Amino acid sequence: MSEPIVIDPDALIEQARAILQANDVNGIFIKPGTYQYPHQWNWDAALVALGLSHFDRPRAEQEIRSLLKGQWKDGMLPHVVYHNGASDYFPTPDFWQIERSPNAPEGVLTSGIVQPPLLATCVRLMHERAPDREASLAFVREIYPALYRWHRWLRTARDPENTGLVAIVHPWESGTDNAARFVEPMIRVIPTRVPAYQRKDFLHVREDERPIQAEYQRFIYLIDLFRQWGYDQETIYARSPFLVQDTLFNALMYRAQRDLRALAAELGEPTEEFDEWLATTRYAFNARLWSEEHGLYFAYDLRARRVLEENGCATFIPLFAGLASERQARRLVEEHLRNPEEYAPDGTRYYVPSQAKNNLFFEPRRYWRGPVWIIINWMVMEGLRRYGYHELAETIRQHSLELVQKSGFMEYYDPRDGTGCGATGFSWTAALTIEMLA
Ligand code: 2M8
Repeated sequence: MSEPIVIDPDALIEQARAILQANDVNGIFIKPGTYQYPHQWNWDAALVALGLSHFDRPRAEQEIRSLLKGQWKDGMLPHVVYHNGASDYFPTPDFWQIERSPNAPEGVLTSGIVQPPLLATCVRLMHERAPDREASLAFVREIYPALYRWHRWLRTARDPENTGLVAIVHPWESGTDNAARFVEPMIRVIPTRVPAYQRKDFLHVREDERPIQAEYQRFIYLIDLFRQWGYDQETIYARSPFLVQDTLFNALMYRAQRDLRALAAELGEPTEEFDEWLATTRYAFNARLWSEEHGLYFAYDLRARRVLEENGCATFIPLFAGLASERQARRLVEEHLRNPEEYAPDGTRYYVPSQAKNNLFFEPRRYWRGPVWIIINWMVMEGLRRYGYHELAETIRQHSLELVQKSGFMEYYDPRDGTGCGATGFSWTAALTIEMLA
């Protein structure tokens, strides 16, 4: 038996704050990692703001204002904002070529795809615990129109058929880039005529902890198509070879719409439109993505018109969103999360592997194919609390803090022994450590 790891909450909070401070680029944005990700990422920024809000509200609000500077004229909130121009991170702004779109923002460089809409959820969490409610409400009022436009863009550009579920057009949009549920749809993407490029993601991270080349090739191929189409969303929806209604993205969209509705109500803004969308989406999500046979939520491939039956951590995010019934929650928890062949410690030591351990594609150190990610642990933990599984939620919180205490603020961790993988000095790991301890 190895020694139990003793958590020192005060020391961890201090170290987490130091990581966020060290990653702060001129008070404008906080980069996700010390070396690997030198720009501002969409859902990273939301979590960073949440963590910062515990000790520096003005800086947290600044983080959000900076992210919103990247918003496109049609409301799209891009996945990366390059406030500081190019760096050794690829793709660089001149690869995205967003000037090909009439909707690109002026005076700021960004990517041309999106990421899961976590921002409204973080804003609501920050607002609800604000010591000065009035000042906080003023901030919410200031950014509400931008949040509303962002969500409206998702509801329209990414669900032109009004199914209630929004589509992603690139695995990067899921935030869980090489998750097993994208293997099948990515096989259907045939990368003909890939432009010349050089991968830079091994400069600071081991190659065997990053996506394989066959996937990376397709990541780049898809971006090249979108830029050729001038980022025209109608064309992208009609022609992108990758078009998926993702479990995690749609669960977070549902939660974010609920959170934005709550903010709208407080501001005295209309809420009927939200109610209608939420009812349609709740039904569509469960009708299309829940498998009664497996007791799991899956993703849906709109191109092949097929359910993607891969068991990965995205299946638990509907708990965070409140989309599951009590019975569905019980099946997810009892048949899967507590199952040692899938997620529970046994052979591995730590919750929650990002891929079920008995999934064909499980690799304990490769990116979204198996390692533990603190963002997922936090969402699963919050989801379990919502459904009354307090003990298991506490176990996952303990495991998360142990990983950080033992191996530092890493991007992800090997579920077998808790050693760190990926990027170092990772901001959302720090932000969520503060969130879990504060
Ligand atoms: C990872 O994604 C980027 C591409 O967006 C990359 O690998 O270069 C993902 O883990 C994503 O969810 C995250 O937001 C980003 C920055 O932390 O890194």
